[in-house]
Amino acid sequence: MNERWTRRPEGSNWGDFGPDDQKGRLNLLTAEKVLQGVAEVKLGKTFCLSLPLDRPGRGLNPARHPPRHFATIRHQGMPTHNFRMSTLFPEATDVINDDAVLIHTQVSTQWDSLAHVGSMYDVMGDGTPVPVFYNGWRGDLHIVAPRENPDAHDWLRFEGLEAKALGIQNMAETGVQGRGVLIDLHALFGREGKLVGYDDLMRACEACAATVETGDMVCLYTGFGDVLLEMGRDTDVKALHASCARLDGRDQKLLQWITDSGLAALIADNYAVEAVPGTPCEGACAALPLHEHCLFKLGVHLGELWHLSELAAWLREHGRSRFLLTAPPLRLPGAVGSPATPVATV
Ligand code: UVW
Repeated sequence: MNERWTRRPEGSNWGDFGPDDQKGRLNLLTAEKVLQGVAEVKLGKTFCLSLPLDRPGRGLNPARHPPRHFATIRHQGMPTHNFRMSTLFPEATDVINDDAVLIHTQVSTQWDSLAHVGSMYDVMGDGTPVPVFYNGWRGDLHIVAPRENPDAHDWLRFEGLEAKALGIQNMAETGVQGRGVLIDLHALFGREGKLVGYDDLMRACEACAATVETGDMVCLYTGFGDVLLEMGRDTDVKALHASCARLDGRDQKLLQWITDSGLAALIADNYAVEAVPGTPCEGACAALPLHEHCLFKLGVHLGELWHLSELAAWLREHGRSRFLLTAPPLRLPGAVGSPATPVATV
């Protein structure tokens, strides 16, 4: 018996990749899947699938802020900014810059680790719901709480949050390389603020001739990133959130398709892949039902706010939907999310 859980959530795959698995569906990124991705490379043309990481500016999620840059402190309190090495070694001709960045890991193009969203769930079957994450890893035990330093600057008050299990390094260690498949929702729905369920998604797959096989990483192009970039730095948050397609996480048929398709990761150019919060439901339920299904039940990592526009346009023009995708997050132990600079190669 697994010591972390005696009952697994309905529709979950806990234990299927091993009792202590922390990689989830990324286990499906086998050597064969990498070769399938490589087989899609015909021209050697690459696409950067990251937004500039200082976009969107403030406000899309009020808890997340654009990165802040600092110069490191080199010598006698001097910033490492055009630092003359001759300060230390009189004959030296070198000039050095060196920086540090304070970054909210999920402010821009990012991966959600499996430690990002869990659920209050009665995992031991004793009638007590506890905070629990994919494969039964516990919120209290394995996702370690930060300590509070009330004197610190706002951003720095809660230091020490650490995902001892399910941290983003587990994802990085797989290399996150394989075959990507792009489903062009924008081609069908334009910039209409649309909730997309299973039937709509299937229509979009058909329209762009996209088929998804086990182990593929699926990218949804909605146009959200274009609206965001066009807005410049004065993001109209309300208008942005109201634009373009997003998945309907309450559509059980859609969730079942995610299960049955065997997709290894689910990615979108929009804010949260799904509509946030999900449409109202009866009784106790997740506000982020697709996050619950993917991150908590199936171990499917979610990519958000990716820059898919140029890739989508190219694929459309060339009648293709598949490509080689290489998209590791930072190998940052204990982080629950990470910026990414994914690369598509066609
Ligand atoms: C939220 O907090 C809404 O999470 P995500 O960035 O994964 O959408």
